[in-house]
Amino acid sequence: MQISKSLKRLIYWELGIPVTLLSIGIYHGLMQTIYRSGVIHESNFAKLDYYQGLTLHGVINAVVLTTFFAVAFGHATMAFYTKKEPNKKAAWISFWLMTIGTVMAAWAMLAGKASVLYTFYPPLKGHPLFYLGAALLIVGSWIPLFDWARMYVQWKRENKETKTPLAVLGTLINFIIWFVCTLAVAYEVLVLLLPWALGWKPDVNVVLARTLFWFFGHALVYFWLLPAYIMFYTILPKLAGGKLFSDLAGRVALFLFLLFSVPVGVHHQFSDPSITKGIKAFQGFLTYGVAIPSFVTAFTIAATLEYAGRKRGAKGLLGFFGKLPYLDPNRYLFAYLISGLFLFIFGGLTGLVNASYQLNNVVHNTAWMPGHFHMTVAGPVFLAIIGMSIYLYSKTAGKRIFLPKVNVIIPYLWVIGILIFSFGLSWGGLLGEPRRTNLGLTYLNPKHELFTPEWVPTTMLALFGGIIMTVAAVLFFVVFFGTIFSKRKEEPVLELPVSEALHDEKRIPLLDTFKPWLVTMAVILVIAYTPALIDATTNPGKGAPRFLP
Ligand code: HAS
Ligand code: CU
Repeated sequence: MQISKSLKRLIYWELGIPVTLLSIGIYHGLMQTIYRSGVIHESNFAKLDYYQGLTLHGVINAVVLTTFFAVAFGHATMAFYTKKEPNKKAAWISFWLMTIGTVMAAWAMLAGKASVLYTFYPPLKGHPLFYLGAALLIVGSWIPLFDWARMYVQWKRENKETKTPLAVLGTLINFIIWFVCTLAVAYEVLVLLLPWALGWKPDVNVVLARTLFWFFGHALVYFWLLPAYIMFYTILPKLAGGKLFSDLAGRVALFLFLLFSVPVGVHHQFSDPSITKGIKAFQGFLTYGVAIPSFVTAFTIAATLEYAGRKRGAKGLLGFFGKLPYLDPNRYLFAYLISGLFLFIFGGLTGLVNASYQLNNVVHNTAWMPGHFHMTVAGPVFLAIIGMSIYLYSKTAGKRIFLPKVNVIIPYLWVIGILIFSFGLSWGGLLGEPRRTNLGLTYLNPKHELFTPEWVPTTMLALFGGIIMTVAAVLFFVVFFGTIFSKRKEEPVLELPVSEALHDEKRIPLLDTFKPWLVTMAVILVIAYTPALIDATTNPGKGAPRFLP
């Protein structure tokens, strides 16, 4: 479909800014592996210290890139499926709030005044502009939801008996989860951290801050994931040459995410002594609940791929894997999406390990954790984001992909890099290698008394994987910016591949409405979080070791 110039420009900027910043994020990713492996013992290489680099890496890659992309992709899917354009004024206000917020936070981080990591746990204290910038980024990303809701209601009025398109449902659900979970972090930032950073309040309740952070922080990972899921359900089947095995499964999975994405944050706090064990058990249980929609997705997409492979002439039990268009430069998005799915098998399994209270005791705060989340957020999420960024850009600008054969190889190179990298980290984690630690200064410095030789092979593997990932990322930048700076060759259009469903399932009213789901979501949230917040408010130090002088 044709879209206005203003919407096109908005989408370009919302894709272009974070991808440009990504170069800083990727650079610091490589530096992490170098520091940790002990190849460099200095902690302030290039005038940036380890924690400053790690903060830039986490905030840019995991927060700025993902949020900008979710908004841009949301505008694209909502406009494409409802055939309506978002309100330009609201969309541009949202863009400017996000951009100004990002500039503020980036300044604080680059000036070395907010080396507090992407979780900004107190008592680490950042410059007030870091917190204010983060708040603006979030508030800016709220605005489109209200406008999309208007577009949806209008569309629904015109199409009463039509099922809400899966991509529209997914976008709305994702941003509802985002709105609800960010309320907690907005409170944390504006009421607890900012007054403390400005010196208006002498101290801060550390446990409450962490609890509010993880109320947000776990749902955040699904806010990253759902745009990728939307692509798996609505785009991948078509690219594979088949149909979506079950549209109903997709709807059920999305609504389950709405129910279970938020009330599980305490699984990041299994080791926090102030939170009592009952609520840890309950949220641990709900964590297994939130894995269900991913299992549903795994089976549905596997069946979808099987159908596509058989349609292309595959025989035998697993022959369909051999018949998929892995290296077709014209269907490069397939390569990005299938690579992400493959990594998510391992990302999901390691997540299930984390969710077990007993196993979590072994892996918490070890290198296992970045091993897990690079196979999730740097797996399906990152690959879907960069693949779709280049796709949306080239379509709406009417430009051809620069170096198409290189483009289709990038995701596989990334997979190889991540597998080696995450294997090193996971193995190291099981050997007690800590996360968030500049190992090169001590544990991996042969001259230091704490030198730990067991972590040499693990960190070397991570370094090797990190180098391959960096090569893949550099190739992506070449293809992305090469495409941007090439001449227009085609008619610019907003076009997304649309997958049909295999079975003609009827519209089920319960799966085509939000109200009952929102009420259930609120009830589960209140049950899961009231005791945790009471614990955090009333027992900030209960059970914690007291350090006496
Ligand atoms: Fe997680 C920590 C539990 C999913 C990200 N997680 C983190 C952190 C991050 C993160 C960033 O319970 C660190 C936070 C920090 O800085 O401290 N996580 C889970 C569980 C899941 C899970 C149960 N995590 C994610 C996703 C993330 C993400 C998704 C980002 C996008 N995670 C935890 C826990 C912790 C944690 C604890 C805290 C640990 C601690 O102690 O600090 C589940 O949602 C996973 C369910 C997924 C599956 C996999 C389904 C597989 C699919 C692929 C099928 C493939 C096909 C293709 C069909 C069950 C859908 C086949 C094709 C071929 C070619 C073979
Ligand atoms: Cu989590």
